[in-house]
Parts: sequence; structure tokens; C-alpha cells
Amino acid sequence: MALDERIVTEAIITKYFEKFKECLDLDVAIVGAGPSGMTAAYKLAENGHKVAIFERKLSIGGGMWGGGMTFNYIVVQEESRRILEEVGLTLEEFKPGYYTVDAVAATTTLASKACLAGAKVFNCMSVEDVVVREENGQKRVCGLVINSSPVEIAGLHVDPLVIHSKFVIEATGHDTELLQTLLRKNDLKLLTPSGKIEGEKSMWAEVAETNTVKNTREVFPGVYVCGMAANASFGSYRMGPIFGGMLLSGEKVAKEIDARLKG
Ligand code: 48F
Repeated sequence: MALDERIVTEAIITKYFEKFKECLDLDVAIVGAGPSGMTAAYKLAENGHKVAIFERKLSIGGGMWGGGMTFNYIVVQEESRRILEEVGLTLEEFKPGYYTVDAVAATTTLASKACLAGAKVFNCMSVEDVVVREENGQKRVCGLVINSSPVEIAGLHVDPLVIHSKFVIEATGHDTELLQTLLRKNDLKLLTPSGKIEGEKSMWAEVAETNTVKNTREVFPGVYVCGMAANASFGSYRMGPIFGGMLLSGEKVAKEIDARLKG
């Protein structure tokens, strides 16, 4: 078969922009493809919702690839191991209640399951702002302002594009970047005790793991927070390379939004 480079190019741009057009109106837009965002994407897509993840980096996986200090194994607890087993991973019990799994296998398998379930991934795409509208006197986030990461990295003055979504998930991790932008650009209060981002505290894995799940909730009309961003928003601790809370948080946010979308 003669190979025509133009057909390769046409295939890529046609398929990419078909995907992009399909995602102009989403049920759920997830910012950040770390473990919590990917678990949420997998669960929401599995339930038939139109969901896309926007990830700044070329690679998905956030902080999960590197295990602890680049030693690429992760640890999960009894309560969350079922989530990884459900996607087909085999975990080993290291000591009673502590399960290990290869970090690369965990990241790729979770990502694969999310994609196969129908979640669309836009990697190399930075979320630089949100869309805010007022409905019945109440402000609500109803979309994302996105730009190509190379544009962001090069500091080019190129205007972004916009997608709308019924719900947005803030899964940007420690920096809570989406909420920082929301607060910086708008005079409004979050559904946190102070109305602001409470801020992440130092290491306390046991409390942090429980709190990650508790803190996974709607933080502003239209915006749910999950993963490490949930702890930073509500002022809890960090936990290091134990990932059970991240997975359970992704599962919880998916369940809550699923109920809202169906309700
Ligand atoms: O940090 P990250 O892995 O989030 P997570 O799901 O998991 C936290 C753990 O990895 C670890 C931990 C648990 O043991 O403490 O840190 O809460 O992934 C966040 C992703 O969001 C992307 C970022 O590149 C990363 O992959 N991200 C951050 N800001 C933006 C963004 C943005 N403005 N636009 C697009 N992606």
C-alpha cells in the first residue's frame, strides 16, 4: 500500500476535532488526571455520563507514576484495594492491611479503564479559567476555559477556547489551581468554613486519608473537589504515597455527581 502522509494528517485532525466537538457540552469536566480524577472519570463514564479530563501535562497519572520519591510502588489500604482489583490489578499484602502495587501498572490500568469506559482525555491541555454564570441570583460554575499547554509554557498571548459542563471536578492536587483562579477572579465565597481555601497542612497520613474522603464534596455551586485538592480546600493534612484515599475520593465524587445528574 502506498503511504500518503496527508491522509495520516487528515485522520489525526479529523478525529481530534470530532472528539473536541463532542466535548463542547459535557456532563462532567475533570481538571487533572491524577489518581482521584482518573478514578472519577472511570466511574462516571461507566455510568454512561459524558465526561472528559483536561490534563496540563503530556502524561496522565499526576503523582501516581512516581510512587514515593521515584521508587515506583504505591501502597493502598484494605478499604480501597477493591477499586484496583476491580480494574484488573493484582495487589500483594506487604503487612496486614497494607497492599502494594506497581505504580506504572496502577496508573496505566486506571487510565485504560477510564478511556475504555468512554471518558475522553485531553492531555497537554491547561485549564486557565472557569465559566461563571448567575442563575436565580446564585453564581455557578458551568464550564472551563482551556488552552494548549505549549502556549501556556511559552507564555504566548493566544486566546483560549471554552467548553461547557453541568459539573466540574477540581482534581488539580496540592495546588487547588482551579479554585485559586475562581477566587482570584471573582468576588465569592467557597463552601468551606472560611469561604476561602483553608490550605494544606503537613504530613499526618492516617487523618489525611480519612479526611480526603470526608472533604470530597461540592465546594462551590457546580464544582466538586476531590483528591489532594479536597484536603487542601478544607484544611487537612498531606499523606504521601499511600493512595487509598485518592481512589475512594474519586469514587465518592463520581457517586455524588451521578446522583445529581440522575436526580
Ligand atoms: O496531584 P495529582 O496526582 O492529584 P490527586 O488525584 O492525587 C494526589 C497524589 O498524586 C499525591 C498524594 C496522595 O498520596 O498526595 O500527590 O489529588 O494530579 C493532579 C493533576 O492535575 C494536573 C497536574 O498536571 C496533575 O497531573 N493539573 C494541575 N493544574 C492543572 C492541571 C490545570 N490548571 N489544568 C490542567 N491540569
